[in-house]
Amino acid sequence: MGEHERQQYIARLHDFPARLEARVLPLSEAQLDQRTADSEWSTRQIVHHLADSHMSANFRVRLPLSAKLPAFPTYDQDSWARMADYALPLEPSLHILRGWHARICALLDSLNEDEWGQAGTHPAWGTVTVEEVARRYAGHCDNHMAQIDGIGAKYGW
Ligand code: NI
Repeated sequence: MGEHERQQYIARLHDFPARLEARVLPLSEAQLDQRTADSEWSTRQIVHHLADSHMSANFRVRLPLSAKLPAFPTYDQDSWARMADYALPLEPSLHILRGWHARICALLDSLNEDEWGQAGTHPAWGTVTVEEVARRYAGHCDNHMAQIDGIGAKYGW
């Protein structure tokens, strides 16, 4: 993959916090807790998950830039989504996302060819480069926006 794809990942990551805020800030507290099925996350849980997930993405970018083929930490995201702070208002996680996306985009924008190719290991993904991590998290943003849109489609917002 080349420079054009990388710049697209950075642009999508850069734009995401504002897109997310535009989608979720108009929602009521009751709407934030709606879900499409008992087993599915609410919009509130998705937003808090995005903050936790992207904090873990931070390690998945920075560890390969600072160590040789590091093992990425992993976690049980469904267990985390049941933790008490996932019932909080959205603002703390929206602040995390604003800050993290600004930081990581500046970092990604600074990388040279070698750095984009540095890698770590994930038990499910195998060996992944910084470029692949950027691609995966740009996609992660879009996937969860689509999930929120799916809840909205069910409830008419
Ligand atoms: Ni996710």
